[in-house]
Amino acid sequence: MITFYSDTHRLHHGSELKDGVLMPCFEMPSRADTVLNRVLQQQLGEVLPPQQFGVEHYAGAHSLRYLSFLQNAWEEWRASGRDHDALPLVWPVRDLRSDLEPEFIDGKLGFYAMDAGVAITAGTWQAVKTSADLALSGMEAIQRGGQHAAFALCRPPGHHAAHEYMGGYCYLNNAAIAAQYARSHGAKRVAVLDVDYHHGNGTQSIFYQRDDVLFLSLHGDPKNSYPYFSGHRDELGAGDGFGYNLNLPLPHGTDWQGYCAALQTACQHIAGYAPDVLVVSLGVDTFKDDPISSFLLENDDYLRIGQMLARLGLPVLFVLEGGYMVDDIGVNAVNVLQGFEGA
Ligand code: OKP
Ligand code: ZN
Repeated sequence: MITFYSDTHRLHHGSELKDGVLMPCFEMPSRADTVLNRVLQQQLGEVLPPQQFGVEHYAGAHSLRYLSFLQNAWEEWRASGRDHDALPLVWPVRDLRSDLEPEFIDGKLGFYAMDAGVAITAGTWQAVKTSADLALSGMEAIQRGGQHAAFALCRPPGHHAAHEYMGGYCYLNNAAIAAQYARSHGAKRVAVLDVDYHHGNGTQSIFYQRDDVLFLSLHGDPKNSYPYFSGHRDELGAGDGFGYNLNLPLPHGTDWQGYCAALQTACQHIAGYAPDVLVVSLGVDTFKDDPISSFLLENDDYLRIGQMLARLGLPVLFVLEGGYMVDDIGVNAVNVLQGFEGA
């Protein structure tokens, strides 16, 4: 399988608040290094740099004013006299005004964020742009290059980012951007299957009203897992999109037995939808030793995930999302890809 990768991810290494103290984010550069090393060690296939895409290619998933916010936020923050990571700390919840974009950067940060897990640093825009370009390059290789499958080794991840907000280490929704690119380049129907531990609220939100992109997600039940405010079973889509959104929340402690049954259900829905291409939001924070999640999958279970996906017989773009047990994310992510390839 072909892999798209760039070193540019290194430009983004933010901090988050942990137990009241600013600490390096769990979402750190060594994650991508571990995955790339495993790709090379297992000789998965060619590793290619991304093509560069224009900002208009991200506009299928995000608003133009959000994209310019992301591009300019660091400079505006610097201009206000600060040079540590920019973090949002105020949000327009419920009856506060969310129809007016504030002018000052501190207001904009909250206006365009769902939480404080999204530091803006000097290299953030470059890194998130390149991450999206990796997903676009992967989809391009499938649609025009005739590849049956591709792996976009994305960092930062994307699935919490919605039309106009960032959150949970995510800025641009790489999977959604690739799905929309597929729609604009000949695919009639696209399915996005999100197997990250956390609900892909951003991807769900972007396609919630649409029947041309089916979204399915297996995740920790939002009753007790981040992102808390999205991912319940009764979120089925709206308008034309009603019936084209499937959430399969699972309890803490879910192991392969419970996971496999839910994945089977998701695969049946995908088969019934008969998409032209499948995008897999590939998070491996479902691993038993993941420091921020609570499922119990083991290394070999990821081979089985890949095997089950292969049985769909569809072209697949794998887009890396989360996974924070750095020692194991290379093995686990590449196990999915090798299981898919029948290795
Ligand atoms: C991202 B992905 C607030 C940050 C909360 C939530 C975890 C995000 C997971 N300080 N962190 O889905 O793996
Ligand atoms: Zn996650």
